[in-house]
Amino acid sequence: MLNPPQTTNIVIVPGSSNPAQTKNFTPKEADGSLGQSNKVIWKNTDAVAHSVTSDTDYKDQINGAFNSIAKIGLVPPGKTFEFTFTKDGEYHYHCEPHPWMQAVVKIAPSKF
Ligand SMILES: [Cu+2]
Repeated sequence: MLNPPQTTNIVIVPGSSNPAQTKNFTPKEADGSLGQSNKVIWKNTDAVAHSVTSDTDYKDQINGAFNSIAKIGLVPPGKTFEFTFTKDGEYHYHCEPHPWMQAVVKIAPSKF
């Protein structure tokens, strides 16, 4: 479960620090499943740093705070942040410096 065969990939698109760029986190709703694609990778392709921060201060039972700031700080341009969810659920998150950037990861229960 900590090293699933696939990853769920989200892109922080160029211009995301501008509220007019409504795509910011793409896709807005990302679907993974436990044991299959519960490791989520955000790639920042914008020219400024962003965070990936839980709306609810969620802490995973194994991997701790779902918050890039607690793990690596802001995600610099060109870099990635990854987080592995070990429980199914809906995880709403945002960017701390740009709170209009909002999205959700949905992790389905294991199919096996
Ligand atoms: Cu941001």
